[in-house]
Amino acid sequence: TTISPLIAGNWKMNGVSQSLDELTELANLLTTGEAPRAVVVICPPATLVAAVAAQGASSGIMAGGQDCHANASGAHTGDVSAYMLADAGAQFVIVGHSERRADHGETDDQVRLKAEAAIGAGLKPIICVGETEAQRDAGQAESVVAAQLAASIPDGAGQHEVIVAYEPIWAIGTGRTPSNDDIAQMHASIRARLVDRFGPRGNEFRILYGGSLKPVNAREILAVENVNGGLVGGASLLAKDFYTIISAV
Ligand code: G2H
Repeated sequence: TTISPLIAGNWKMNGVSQSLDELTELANLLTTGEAPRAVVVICPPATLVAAVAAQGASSGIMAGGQDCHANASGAHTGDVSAYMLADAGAQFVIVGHSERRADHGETDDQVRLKAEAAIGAGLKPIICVGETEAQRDAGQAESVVAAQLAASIPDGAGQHEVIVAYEPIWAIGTGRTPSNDDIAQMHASIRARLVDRFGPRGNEFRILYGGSLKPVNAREILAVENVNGGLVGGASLLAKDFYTIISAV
């Protein structure tokens, strides 16, 4: 099976209404240049999801959230539900990003419930996993990620479109990336776990790479076997850079 690549921009807590100018520029690049091979997603802060969904539609840019609550509604001050993101026009939502796991103490169980809520709301969850530097140095990277996958991916995922993002924590926003061999080995390991659990359907999940993906390294990283696209933070904030990464697949 060939999987169409997906490039998602994760704006994190960056972006105000003026940032929609970058979206306009990206849309221009996407519609005037050669048609991209990749599915293009922007995950802005929740305040901009509706605007990105509306403005991106004509150029094929889809919108995603960066997190969602596991419940559909209720007394959860400050939280946003998957249904609300879907209602705002989102088609994707990132869950379990390491910054959420670290800053908000999210556990694998909570991440799985969020992914279930996303599926229930008709969103495609992008489930993030990744090891710390200490875990990699101790030779535990694959076992740590395997445990995260086992506990963070819902059992029903095989019947839906669920995306995995491998983001080694030590590569996030640091400018450092694993070697292509290390990426290949990890993505092969993730693929094997998905096939173990979901059968042949496991071959159809996209596995994205994330962590300091930039114009200068995108082409080689995105060409690694079992890398079906990328989750891009810092380099997604400038339309020109993000377009270069999109064009690298
Ligand atoms: C990893 C990535 C996007 P950056 O978190 O999710 O961010 O590309 O800035 O390392």
